[in-house]
Amino acid sequence: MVNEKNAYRAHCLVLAYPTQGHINPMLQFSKRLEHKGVRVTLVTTYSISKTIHKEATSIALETISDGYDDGGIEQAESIQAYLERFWRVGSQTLSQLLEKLSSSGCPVDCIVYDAFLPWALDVAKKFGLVGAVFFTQSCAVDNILFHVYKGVLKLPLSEPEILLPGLPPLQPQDTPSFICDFGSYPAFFDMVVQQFSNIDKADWVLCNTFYELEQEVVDWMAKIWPLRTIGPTIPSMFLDRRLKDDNVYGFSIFKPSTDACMTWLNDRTKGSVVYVSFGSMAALEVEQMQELAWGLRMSNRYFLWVVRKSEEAKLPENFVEETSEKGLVVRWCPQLEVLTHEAVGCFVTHCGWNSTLEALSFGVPMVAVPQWTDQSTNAKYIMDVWKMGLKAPVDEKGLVRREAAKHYIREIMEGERGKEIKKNALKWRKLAKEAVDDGGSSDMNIEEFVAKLVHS
Ligand code: UDP
Ligand code: 7WV
Repeated sequence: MVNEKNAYRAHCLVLAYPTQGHINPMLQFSKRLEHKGVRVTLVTTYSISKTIHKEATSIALETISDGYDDGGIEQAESIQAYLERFWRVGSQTLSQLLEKLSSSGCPVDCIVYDAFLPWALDVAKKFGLVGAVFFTQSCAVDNILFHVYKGVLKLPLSEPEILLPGLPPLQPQDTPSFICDFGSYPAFFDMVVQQFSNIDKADWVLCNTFYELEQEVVDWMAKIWPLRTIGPTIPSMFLDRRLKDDNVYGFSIFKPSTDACMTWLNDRTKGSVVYVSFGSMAALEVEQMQELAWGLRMSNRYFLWVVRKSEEAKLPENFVEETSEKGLVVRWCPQLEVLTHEAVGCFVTHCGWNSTLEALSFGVPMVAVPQWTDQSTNAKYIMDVWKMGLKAPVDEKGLVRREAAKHYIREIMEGERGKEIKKNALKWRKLAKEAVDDGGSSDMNIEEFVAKLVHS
């Protein structure tokens, strides 16, 4: 670690889109940079920074404005209005932050910006800085979106099978929700497609994945951009253990019920618990929530279910009381500690990309229940490419019914397919650790990025 202020080799500003799923990976990448001697300032919006619970972290945090300082996107008239204002006010306040850091003796050399915020590259170039775009989604997802941007993949989808370079044949339901359900969330659709609008001007394209996980698509995309895989961005003490203080993400938008979760898990036997979570954003339909509640109950397994406060009202009446012998429902948990607890034998998940990488890195088999955005594509890979889990089938309304939930949980916990999946899971655990460990594919890529930063 570098302690002397003057001894830093360069100064990177790392700008994250203001959600948990984007802050976590960019914060972890920041820690890796700092460990290699780079000074890092993590930047997010003022509105989200106010809600962050800081756990131990050495990374300096600064804020810019999205134009909605009293509530962020929740406060905006529409998603489109939010993103447009964020673009304008964000560019201005990012410029002001660069000037402030420069005049306080900490000038910035490079901006690592979330691919959702392509305007940050224009700011970087205006200031003559190195610009590195950071993709927080899988390379498979990025490649699908790129082909939409290019107009090669035409929407609405009309073919039953989608063939793209570097990807397995996909069915429409395996593509991101904004594509297969074309017209849903048009502003987010534009945002994810416009990630590629100025990518040719970026000096680096960094992706939170690892080479061994997405080899074919990485090879294909690395032919068009200076692409480097740098993940999985999981606290070091859960992987290579080289960053001694790095045992938690550190910026949590919700307060985790750590004691309640860990005490409860400690009383459970090895592999006996189903861990259920849909991440920080997904809102389930009431009917889906009820079916899942019934499925968990019918599975007769122990379960730890994260139900955010905003989702609580959708649970069946008296569910928590009636299942208290078997289940624990919390509003937020320390997911890394939970997934690495030996009591956990199965992860029922929305397949957010961070959760997917975490389960993969810890060897925890998954039951995939994707909800929106990139999650269906991740679920397809989990089941058919990485063979790390099973995708629960949905009915004509798109819901996972209670029988299916029960059946797939049991299949993972004690079925024949479960054994095969567990074997694969352990293979991925090993490869994920090796990628970030000394001399691994992601470690070498970060080394290269830092070395060129110092000489540029
Ligand atoms: N997470 C957590 N506690 C929870 C649920 C999730 O700490 O109870 C973390 C999880 O470890 C992951 C992130 O929140 O790093 C969620 O990111 P993901 O990409 O999986 O989903 P999103 O929230 O973006 O939909
Ligand atoms: C937040 C808002 C919109 C999207 C995402 C997160 C994501 O998929 O990461 Br499209």
